[in-house]
Amino acid sequence: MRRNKQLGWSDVTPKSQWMNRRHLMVGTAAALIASPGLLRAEAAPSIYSTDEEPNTFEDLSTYNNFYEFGTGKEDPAYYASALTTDPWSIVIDGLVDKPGTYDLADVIKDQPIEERIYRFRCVEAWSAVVPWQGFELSGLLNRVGVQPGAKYVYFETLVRPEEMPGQQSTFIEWPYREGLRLDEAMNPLTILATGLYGEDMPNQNGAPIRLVVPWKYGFKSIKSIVRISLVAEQPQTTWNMLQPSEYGFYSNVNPTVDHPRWSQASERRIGSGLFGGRIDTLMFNGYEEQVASLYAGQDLAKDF
Ligand SMILES: Nc1nc2c(c(=O)[nH]1)N[C@H]1C(S)=C(S)[C@@H](COP(=O)(O)O)O[C@H]1N2
Ligand SMILES: [Mo]
Repeated sequence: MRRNKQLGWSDVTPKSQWMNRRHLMVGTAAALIASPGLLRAEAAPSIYSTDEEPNTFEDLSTYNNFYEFGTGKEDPAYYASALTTDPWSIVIDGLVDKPGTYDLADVIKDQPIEERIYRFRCVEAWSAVVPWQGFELSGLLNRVGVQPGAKYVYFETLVRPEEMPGQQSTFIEWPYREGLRLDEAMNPLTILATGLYGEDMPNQNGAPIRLVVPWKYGFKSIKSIVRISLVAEQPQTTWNMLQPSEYGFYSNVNPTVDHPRWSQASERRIGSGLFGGRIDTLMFNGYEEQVASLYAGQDLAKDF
């Protein structure tokens, strides 16, 4: 069910990006200039957006990892429509001033939702460019009041096997869980996303609300969140629990530290077709300037 239309693609896309996008050049330039969308467009482009060409909505909503719906890339698009996302509440607990069970509307209340066009890099060496709508996680954490002892943020996804057929398999110990160090969680690049391409988040992409941490491998960006806990110790996370030698807690995109079974030096952009070729993977997925200082003094081959 669609709650409401999110901040639209055309609402926040700067003119230069519009003019560069071949797939939007369907009308004449004059028609674009005359459209009200373009006038609003000049109001609020995000300084955090890449100017790379986003993948299509079709690419982004039909090639997914969401193991609660199966392990195949097409399983989420096929099965996730059965997921009930309204009503939705999130438990926020642990070392916070205002713990509680918050209705989704209350979680997003007063948070400035904006469009962020982010690079996205899966640990399986494919990548995408995604126009998310979302707000900074720090805004929510500040609102609930992080207590001094909190050092990490822990997240859980919904467990509802009746609607999530992949949860009948037990190779993952449900719930899917993830975590960030508090400074990572507070970084302005870290968002809770509620939409894609100006529409409410498709279920297969993590409706109604999911994390997006663009400098880390995709599995850190946990979907369909029902719990956020502020904790003192580094939390257990799904992929680290499954195979700690392959998936570290940090999981920062790093082309110089290979996965034990494959290289991380390059990636395939989804939707680029058979002849798209591979592109070089960038340190911290291209967000080095914004996040490298978080890891000053850490050995990233050890803290992978
Ligand atoms: N709950 C949950 N979150 C998840 C996953 C999952 O299986 N379950 N897969 C992760 C992985 S491996 C990736 S690459 C991204 C994929 O996000 P996308 O489908 O929006 O591209 O979601 C991440 N979040
Ligand atoms: Mo992934």
